[in-house]
Amino acid sequence: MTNTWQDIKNANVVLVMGGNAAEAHPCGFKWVIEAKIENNAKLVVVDPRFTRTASVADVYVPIRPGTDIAFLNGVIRYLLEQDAIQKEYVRAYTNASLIVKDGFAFEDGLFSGYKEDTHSYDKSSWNYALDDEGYAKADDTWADARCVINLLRAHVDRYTPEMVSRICGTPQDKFLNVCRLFATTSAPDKALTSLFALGWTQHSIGSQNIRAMAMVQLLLGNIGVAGGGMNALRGHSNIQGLTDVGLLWNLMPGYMVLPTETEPTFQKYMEKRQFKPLRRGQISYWRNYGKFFVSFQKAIYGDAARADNDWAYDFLPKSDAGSYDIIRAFEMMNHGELNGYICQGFNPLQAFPDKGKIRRGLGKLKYLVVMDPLDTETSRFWENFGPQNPSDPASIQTEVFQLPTTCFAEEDGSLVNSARWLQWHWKAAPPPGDAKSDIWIMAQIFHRMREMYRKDGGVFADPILNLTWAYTDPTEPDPEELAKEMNGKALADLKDDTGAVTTKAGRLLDGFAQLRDDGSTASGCWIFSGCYTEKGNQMARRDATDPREQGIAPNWAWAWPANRRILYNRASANPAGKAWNPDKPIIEWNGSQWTGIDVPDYAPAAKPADDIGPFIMNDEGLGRLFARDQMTEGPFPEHYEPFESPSQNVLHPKVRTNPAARVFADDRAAFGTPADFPYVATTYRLTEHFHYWTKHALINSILQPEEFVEIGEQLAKEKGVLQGGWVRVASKRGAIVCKAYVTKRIKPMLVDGKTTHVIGVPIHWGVTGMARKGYGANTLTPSVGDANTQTPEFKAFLVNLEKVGAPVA
Ligand SMILES: Nc1nc2c(c(=O)[nH]1)N[C@H]1C(S)=C(S)[C@@H](COP(=O)(O)OP(=O)(O)OC[C@H]3O[C@@H](n4cnc5c(=O)[nH]c(N)nc54)[C@H](O)[C@@H]3O)O[C@H]1N2
Ligand SMILES: Nc1nc2c(c(=O)[nH]1)N[C@H]1C(S)=C(S)[C@@H](COP(=O)(O)OP(=O)(O)OC[C@H]3O[C@@H](n4cnc5c(=O)[nH]c(N)nc54)[C@H](O)[C@@H]3O)O[C@H]1N2
Ligand SMILES: [Mo]
Repeated sequence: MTNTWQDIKNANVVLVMGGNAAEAHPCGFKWVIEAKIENNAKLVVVDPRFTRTASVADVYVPIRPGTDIAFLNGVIRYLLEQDAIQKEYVRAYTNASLIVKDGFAFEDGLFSGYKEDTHSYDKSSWNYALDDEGYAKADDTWADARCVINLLRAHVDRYTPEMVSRICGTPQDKFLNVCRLFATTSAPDKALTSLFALGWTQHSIGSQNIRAMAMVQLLLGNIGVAGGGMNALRGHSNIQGLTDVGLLWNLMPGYMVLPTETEPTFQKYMEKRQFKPLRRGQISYWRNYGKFFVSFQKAIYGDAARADNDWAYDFLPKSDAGSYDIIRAFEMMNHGELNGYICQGFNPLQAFPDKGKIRRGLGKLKYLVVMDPLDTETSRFWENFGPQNPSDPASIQTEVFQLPTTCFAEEDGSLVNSARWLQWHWKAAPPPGDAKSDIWIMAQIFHRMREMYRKDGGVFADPILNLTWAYTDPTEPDPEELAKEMNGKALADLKDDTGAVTTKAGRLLDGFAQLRDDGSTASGCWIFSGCYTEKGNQMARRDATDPREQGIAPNWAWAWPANRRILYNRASANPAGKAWNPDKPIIEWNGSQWTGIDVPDYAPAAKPADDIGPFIMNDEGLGRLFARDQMTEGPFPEHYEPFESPSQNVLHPKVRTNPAARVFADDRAAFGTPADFPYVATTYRLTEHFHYWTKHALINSILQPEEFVEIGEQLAKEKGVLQGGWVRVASKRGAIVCKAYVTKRIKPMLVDGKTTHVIGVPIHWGVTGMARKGYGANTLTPSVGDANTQTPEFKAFLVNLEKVGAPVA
C-alpha cells in the first residue's frame, strides 16, 4: 500500500477492482465501511462476479476476466477527453511534459524494438529525448506531439466506450458511470483509493493492470494524498515482509537487485546503478544504493567484506538470463534439471498451476524437504488418494523429509502488514511434540553444511565459511537479535563533517540516513533501519494516538521507510507547499520547514522553490505516465488477451497475447481452445478458509466442507444442472468432479457479440485435513505467468462443463 488501512476512511470514492476485500480482507474492509459512513464515500466494485464486496457497493460493474487494461485505458481516454484531470498536479508531478525520443513507436499491438526470435524487446527507444547535459527534454505547454501526455492520448484513443464494452463485456452505460465517478476526484480536495489484489496480479499482463490504474491515479492527482493511493491488499500476514527482505529469486533485502552474470564485478554492478538525475537539481534517492549495498554485505559477511575485495561481491550468486521463479523450477524438475527441493511454509501441489505437471515434477526429484506445522498435499504427493491424487507410489523414488515447524503463535517475531507496518508479536503457547522453529531448523542446516565445507572443502566454500553468525545462542538465534541485525549498527565511530562523533561504534542506528559505503556501518535490510534502535523495539509500540484523527498514529508499531505512513506525501501539497485538501493535510511547508502529521517523503531541507519532483525514488522525480524501460512488455499498458480466452484480440488479432511473456513449449502445448473449452473460468478464495491449511481445523471444515464451482442460472439451465448437482469441469490439463452452486451472482456477458459464461472455482480443497477430499482448482489452471513477475495466470482460462452422476464413494 502507498497509504494505510486506516487512511481508506478519508476517500471520497473507493474502487475495489481486482480483488474481493470483504471476503479476503474482512477485518481491513471495515475502513471502507467507515469511508461510506463518515465520508459519504461511494464504493465501486468491478468484478466478474457479484461478490460479498459488491453486496455493499454503490455501483457494481461486471467485467470479463483478464480485460482490465481495456477498461482502464478506456477510463484514461475518458479523463483526457473530458479534461477531467488534476492539471496542476499532472504538470508539476508527473512526466506528462517530458519528451520521448525519436524511434519510440506503437503499431499493430507491438511497441518499437520487438525481437520475434526471443519474444522480447530491445527497449532502447523507450526513453526520453535528452539535452546536451543529459537531462530529459520537456515542453510544459504540451504543444510538442512527442510529450508523454500526447503520446498517451494517441495510445488510448482506440479504447472508446464501444471498444471497452466489446472487449470487457461491460455495458457502456455502466462503464461511463464509473468514469464519471472517478472524474469527480480530479478536484484537488477529492480522492479516490484503489484497493486491489489477485484479480489484477494473477494474469499474464498483471503488472500492467496495476500500472494502468496507477496512471489513472496520477492523472486524477490521487497519489500521495489522504484517502488516495495504490493499495495492494497483501495476502499472507507477512507476505509484504517476504518481498521486503528479498525472498524473491532476483531480489536482495530492501528491493536491491541480485547481480547477474552480465555484472561480474562490483564496478560493473554499480555502473548500472548510477541513478543519475534526469532533471536539473533533482534528488534521485537510489543514488545511495552503494551505502545500502555495502552495509548489507557488512551485515552478512562482517570482516570478510572489505574495500580491497569489493565488499565480498564475489560471494554473491550471479544469475543467468533465465528467471528462477517457481514456474521455471517445476519446468526444470520435469526435465530432470533440478533434483532437490525445499518447501518452507509452501504447498506447491495445491498452490501452483497445472497440478498434474507439479505432481510429475515432484516425482522426478531425488529428495523433497517439507518444513511445515501440518501435513500438506505436497508432502503426500506420492500417495494414492483416488482420483483427487492418482499417484502410483511404487513408481516414485523421491525421498521425502517432513520437518515439523512451529507457527507464528508459538514464537516471537514481527509481521509486516499491507501498510508496511512492522508489528511485533509475542509467543502465546509452547510448540507441540517435536516441532522446532524455522530459525532453529535453518540454523541446524547451516551449521551442518558449514561443517561439511570445512571438512571436505567444496567448489566455492568462501560464502558459507565466511557468513557471520555472532548470535548469543548460535543454535537458535533470538528474533530480537535478528531484528537488530536488520536495523543495523555502527561498526566504527561515525563522525560528521566537522569530525565530531555522532554515533559511537557498536550503537544501533536511528535510520538509513546514517548508512555509509565505507564499511563503517552494517544493516541487513536498509528499509527496516529504524525499527529497532537504542530507544528499543519500535515494532512493539502500541500507542494508538492519532493527532488529527486522520488515520495516522505515528507511535503505533513502525512503518518502513523511516516510519512514514503515506508514501510520496510531498505530493499531498501543491508546488508552493500548501495542502491540496486543506481539511486533510499530511505535510506542508511552513515557510522554513516541512511539518505535519507524517514523516515527509522529501529532502527535509528542500524548499518548494527548489522545484524538486516529489517522486524522489525516480531519476526524474516524477510519477510516470510513460514507464520508460521499466516494464517487460511496454511503457504504456496495452490490452492483450489471456493465454486461454474465448475471444480473438479485436484490437490486433495477430498479436493476441502478451508478446513478451515467457512460455515453455510444454505449457504452450497444454493450452486449450474455445472450440473445446467454451467457458471462461476464474479462481478465488472464501472467507471461511485460508488456502489449504484451515481444512485441518474442524470449524472451518464444517463451514465450507466440500469442493464446489459456481455457475450462473442460464448456463445451469442450458446444461441441465440442478442446484447442488454433480458436474465435471475440465480444462486441457485436467478435470475436477464436484457439486455445482447455481447462483444469480454470475451473469453471462456479451463479449464481441458472443454470449460468454464465467465459471467460478474456489481454491481451498485437497486431500489432507478434515474437509472432504477435493481435486483443487489448480488441476485446471494453465502454467503461464506475468511477463514481469511470473505470477501465474490463475484468474482467466478456459474450461468445459458437463453434468455427471454422483461419484461412487
Ligand atoms: N479468508 C481468506 N482470506 C485471505 C486468503 C484466504 O485464503 N482466505 N488469502 C490471502 C491471500 S494470500 C491473498 S493473496 C489475498 C487475495 O485477495 P483477493 O485478490 O481479494 O482474493 P481472490 O478471491 O483470489 O480474488 C479476488 C477477486 O478477483 C476477481 N477477479 C477474477 N478475475 C478478475 C479480473 O480479471 N478482473 C477483475 N477486476 N477481477 C477479477 C474474482 O472474481 C474475485 O472476486 O487474500 C488473502 N486473504
Ligand atoms: N488457482 C489459484 N491458485 C492460487 C491462488 C489463486 O487465487 N488461485 N492464490 C495463490 C496465492 S496468492 C497464494 S499466497 C498461494 C498460497 O499457497 P501456499 O502459501 O502454499 O498456501 P498455504 O496453505 O497458505 O500454505 C502455507 C503453508 O505454510 C504453513 N505454515 C504456516 N505457518 C508456518 C510457519 O511458521 N513456518 C512454516 N515453515 N510453515 C508454516 C501452513 O501450514 C501451510 O501448509 O496460493 C496461490 N495459488
Ligand atoms: Mo497470496
